[in-house]
Amino acid sequence: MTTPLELGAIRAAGKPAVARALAAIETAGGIARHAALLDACVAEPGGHVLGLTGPPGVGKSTLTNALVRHVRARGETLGVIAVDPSSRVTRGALLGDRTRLKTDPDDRGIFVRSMAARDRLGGLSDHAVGAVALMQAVYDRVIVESVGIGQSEADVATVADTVVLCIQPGSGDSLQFMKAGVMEIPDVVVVTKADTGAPARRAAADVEGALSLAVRAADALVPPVLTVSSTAGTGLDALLEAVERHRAWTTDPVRADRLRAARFRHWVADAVKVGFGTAGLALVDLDRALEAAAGPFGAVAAETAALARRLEMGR
Ligand SMILES: Nc1nc2c(ncn2[C@@H]2O[C@H](COP(=O)(O)OP(=O)(O)O)[C@@H](O)[C@H]2O)c(=O)[nH]1
Ligand SMILES: [Mg+2]
Repeated sequence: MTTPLELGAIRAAGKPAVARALAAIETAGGIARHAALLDACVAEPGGHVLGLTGPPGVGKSTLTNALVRHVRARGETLGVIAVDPSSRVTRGALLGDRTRLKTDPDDRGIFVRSMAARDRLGGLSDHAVGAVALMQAVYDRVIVESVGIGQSEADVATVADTVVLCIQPGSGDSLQFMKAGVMEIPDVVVVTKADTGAPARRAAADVEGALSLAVRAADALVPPVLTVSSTAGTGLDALLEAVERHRAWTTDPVRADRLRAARFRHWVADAVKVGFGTAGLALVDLDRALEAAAGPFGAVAAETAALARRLEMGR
């Protein structure tokens, strides 16, 4: 049976077709081969992509579980992607071991995928970026769980509409994040494990302090700081409300177009840089590349093929 790599067919066939399409994207060269599908996926604004990030053990998977139940109870469909950027070293040990997502296999409205980002989640050459593009075209919401401190926060921001940074009570994380420049990235900050009481409240106050020092664009929203307990189920409604408020801000028509254009440009630039370095990037006219192609994935495929030919000829 041939894989239906046409968006309408994938939407109609649901889970098995999504799984086949993701497998096709994940093969070597799969992103370039399926650029037309992926460009069709991002041609229209799709489902909302929530990026959940923070250090291992902070409670991202448990929170994802709680959010999945909440969102499904409201009748919205959901795709979940757990990306482990360090899995080359840990062989994926961080994923799933502790908190496997418990979902109903018969529920057509939820799709869960674990992925290893080989080096980092960044650039359209990365399978995770393609997977997010596909899932947001099929489901009402996508949650991307990404482990790590530093680069992974910045990476998840390139695919997520709203980035939620998770902070562990009593960890001194906020200070570390501030030093790493991470405090400029989140749209919402969540202190997890609110059921621990005083340490969670203290961490929230620390984060407020750190955020007041972060540098932000003039029109940027100051991220709200919330406390949640995924195990006790407290703070989840407030979190989803904060996410909705941020979503409303990003989907303001003028802002939405600007954000999308910037994201596409960043994707193309990043993919070219990953493949050909800054010297390669200097040879590419990003605006022209995006204009000439059906979308960012096609632009990457065309530009990387052109650069490869140039390198061949230069030999
Ligand atoms: N007390 C408490 N523990 C939690 C909560 N959420 C997660 N945990 C625990 O924190 C540990 C790490 O959680 P996990 O979701 O795997 O963290 P991740 O590595 O960020 O995905 C597990 O032992 C969880 O049971 C919470 O709301 N309250
Ligand atoms: Mg986890």
